[in-house]
Amino acid sequence: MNQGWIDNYLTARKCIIDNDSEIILSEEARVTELIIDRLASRYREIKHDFDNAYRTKEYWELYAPVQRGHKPRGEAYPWGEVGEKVIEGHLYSALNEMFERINFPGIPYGHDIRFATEKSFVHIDVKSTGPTDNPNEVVSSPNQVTGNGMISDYGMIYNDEVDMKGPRITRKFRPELAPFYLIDNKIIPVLTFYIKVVYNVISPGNQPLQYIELICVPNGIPLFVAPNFNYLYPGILTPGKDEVTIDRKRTRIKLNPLSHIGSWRCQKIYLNEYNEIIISTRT
Ligand SMILES: [Ca+2]
Repeated sequence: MNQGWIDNYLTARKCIIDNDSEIILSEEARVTELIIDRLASRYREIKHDFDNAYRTKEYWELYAPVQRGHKPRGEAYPWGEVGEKVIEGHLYSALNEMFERINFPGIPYGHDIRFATEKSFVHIDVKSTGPTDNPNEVVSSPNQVTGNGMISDYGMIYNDEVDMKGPRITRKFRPELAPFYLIDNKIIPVLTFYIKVVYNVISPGNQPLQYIELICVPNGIPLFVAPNFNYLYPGILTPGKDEVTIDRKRTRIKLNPLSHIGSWRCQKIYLNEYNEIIISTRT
């Protein structure tokens, strides 16, 4: 294996850790601000497009998707695609307004939306959240979380297992996304976001958008190494819904503990009673 690449990678990783991950944390804050500004300025259009599903109900209702999963009661239509397609469309079409340079690097796994800016590789997943879902957590697969980015003797990046601590049990979780890339000897951090699209159910199909929340989950190096937020702010990662026997277990990321690291990490956008666009935090 190319020892030069392993040494360069280890030097870059040490440089990040020695500076308490400042290079990554500042990029997370910068990208969050750019995305939140753009989502807020487009919020009326986003809500209009989202709520359009009800206005066109006669056209799709006969062949609508049916509820699956946890205790379906037939009182609402699955709204995952409505949230995903509306938010994805608005985000992709606004990328050139937010960043100087945009690429779409091919990798075989990660979040729904992926793009590279001049400084970072960004992953964003949209989570539609109805009245029977928990608005205070997101369930994440291993390939949606970055880890501590170790490198093997053969020059392969891997992540160590981390603890998911619940009130009664602790389970292991292994993130699968690399925390950064080294390209032309430049550190390109991998940033992961969720957008929770929270809707009401008035009647089946009449499921208007209530708010969206942009969530910035810390990169694996600040989260698990330096400053090690996972240790400093307990309760962020808790066991998911998977059985003990499942191999690649998911984790629940709890949003209230997460927002204690920095209130900007969870920001909601909604229309208030005067029809004004409001941005608010959890703390
Ligand atoms: Ca999704």
